[in-house]
Amino acid sequence: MKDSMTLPRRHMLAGSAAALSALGLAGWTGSARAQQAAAPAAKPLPAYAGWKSPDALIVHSSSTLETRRSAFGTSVITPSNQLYVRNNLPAPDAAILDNRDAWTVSIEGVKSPRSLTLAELKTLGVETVATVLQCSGNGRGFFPSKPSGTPWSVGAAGCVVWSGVPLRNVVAALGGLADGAAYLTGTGGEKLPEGVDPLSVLVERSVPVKAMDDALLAWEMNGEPLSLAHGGPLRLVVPGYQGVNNIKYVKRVAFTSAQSQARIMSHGYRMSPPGSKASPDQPSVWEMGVKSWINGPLADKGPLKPGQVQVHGVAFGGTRGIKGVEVSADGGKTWQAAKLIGPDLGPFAWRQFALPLRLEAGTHVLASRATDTAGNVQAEQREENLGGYNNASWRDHAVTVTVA
Ligand SMILES: Nc1nc2c(c(=O)[nH]1)N[C@H]1C(S)=C(S)[C@@H](COP(=O)(O)O)O[C@H]1N2
Ligand SMILES: [Mo]
Repeated sequence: MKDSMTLPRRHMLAGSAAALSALGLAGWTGSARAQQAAAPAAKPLPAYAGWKSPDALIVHSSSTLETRRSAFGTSVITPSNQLYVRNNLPAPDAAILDNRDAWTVSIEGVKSPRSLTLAELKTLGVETVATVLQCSGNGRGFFPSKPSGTPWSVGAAGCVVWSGVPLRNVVAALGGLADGAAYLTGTGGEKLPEGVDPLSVLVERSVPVKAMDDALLAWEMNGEPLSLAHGGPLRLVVPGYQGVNNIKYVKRVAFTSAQSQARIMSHGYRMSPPGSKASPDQPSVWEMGVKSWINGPLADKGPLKPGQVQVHGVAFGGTRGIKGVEVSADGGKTWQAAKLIGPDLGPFAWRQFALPLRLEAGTHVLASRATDTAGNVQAEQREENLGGYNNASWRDHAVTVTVA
């Protein structure tokens, strides 16, 4: 349910737990987490994502859907109906899509701040960019410390194509940045539950202002008008940054001198050392690190036959793109260079890789290790942290296959 945000009771107003629970947000409190753990699997898709492919997805909860590892296939783009979903608040009413062009976003921290409609944004420029959208908690399920939050494996990620207006065009049209802009702050347009401190639930994130250069206000994903599940009618896309910074139903974009005071920024999504408390002085989950994993062959349908297989998977380097990927069939003792396959959709997209291998009878641990264009090599070990964020460990992401 929640990704990391501990919501201490001292920050909640009287009656707020009941208010959250009435809204289906009880996952933010301890009791519902326990319920979730006790509940069996096989949940139906929530209505707002009812158009998705149930076979491709693991439904953790109505606000957390994960792509199955076996569903990633070998095409570079993740089909929209297989893409993961993660909502920190209930998705807004679908009525916000009734008149997309009338959606307004307020642009602040520029020389001439004002609200713009989506129709107006569409006149300011258009670009298309492929990005990896990944929840910072992807891979949390591999943490032995079992951090609270969804135990995602590899499927809280996908590679999708966005179309929209470059944010820098919008800023230029409004006279440029105001003095003192240090952060790009985006605010989600969800209706907030009543009876709770708005800052405790508001989805508002700040990233360093340099992210503006690549950012997009996007209204299309994978060639279609942006769905409600993925933030329609308008989303702030921050290429190379962890999913939480890509604000859905964006209502406000502000260039600010300080980071947002919302709890999801100040205490949520921080790289808090194990045993510590989340605090604003710890690093936030911003740029993604270099990461890869194998999507096939998998032995989830039983042992493989001896002979040749194509080991394949995906690799990405946050804002830096991928230089190469190595594959090991012996749990990381020896490595061989894999081939990058398929089109290169730019530094923010993932690359597919493949390596033909002969596998004899026995048990094999298949691992992949990526290197980004700056020469950073994917780490062997995860960085332990309270929330289970930023897991890029190649060892954690290895797959064991039996050949018989
Ligand atoms: N407005 C809003 N934006 C949001 C969120 C949210 O709850 N509300 N969740 C964030 C998180 S934690 C992630 S991982 C991504 C998920 O994007 P997706 O649901 O399109 O896959 O959206 C981010 N943007
Ligand atoms: Mo996330």
